[in-house]
Amino acid sequence: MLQESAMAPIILYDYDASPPCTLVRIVARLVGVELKKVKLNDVIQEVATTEMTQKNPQRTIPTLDDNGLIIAESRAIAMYLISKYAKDDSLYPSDPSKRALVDQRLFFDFDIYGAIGKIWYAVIDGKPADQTYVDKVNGGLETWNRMLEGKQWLAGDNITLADYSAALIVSTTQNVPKTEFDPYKYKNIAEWLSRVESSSQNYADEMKVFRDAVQPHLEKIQKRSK
Ligand SMILES: N[C@@H](CCC(=O)N[C@@H](CS)C(=O)NCC(=O)O)C(=O)O
Repeated sequence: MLQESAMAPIILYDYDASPPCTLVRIVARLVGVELKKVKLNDVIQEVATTEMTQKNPQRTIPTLDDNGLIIAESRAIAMYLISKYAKDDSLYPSDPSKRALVDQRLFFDFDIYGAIGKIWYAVIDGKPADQTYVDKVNGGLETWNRMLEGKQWLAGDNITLADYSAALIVSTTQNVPKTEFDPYKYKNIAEWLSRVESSSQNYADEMKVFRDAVQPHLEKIQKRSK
């Protein structure tokens, strides 16, 4: 017990307008972990300080510090929080066959988010969106729509981390400036997004935090790059 009382709070280096940080905040709430959030103001500068670089050489947020265990990469953080703190394994199954399906979906959305990031950074730098990445994101939306054919959830019979992660990425496509991605034109995606959104107030609340923050964030960056 002595050990437990010596535990420090779990720290999340966080930014409201960041999709990967939003995933971590959602999952922490889903598993009932209270986070001490350290909110960054200027992400690019602050991830590159000596102190932050020592913690996370990738220089990205989210970065989690659980009593000296430092984890980067939102999906890895989410897997850790569920594996360590969730009361059951429904969000991230321990059965290898079930887990493999969740993992596959997570690797898929990681890849598509990479393309979204490329478009996002080009546009805020005042450059046009590269058509290759635009095609990749549209192809991703078509793939998710096929994955969901006849299914309620992306991996297995219940909602999992795969759904929360992908729903967040799919929703984010609507916030990419100067592009016109429309996930709602795909029937399976539209129905699934509303299922995910209504599955948990935690998801809906953190998505609202993200949506409220993203527009001011873009305006701030665009003003600065003029
Ligand atoms: N794959 C990473 C992506 C993390 C990422 O790119 N985070 C952005 C904020 S949304 C960041 O830290 N950017 C800092 C930079 O570009 O220097 C994850 O899922 O955690």
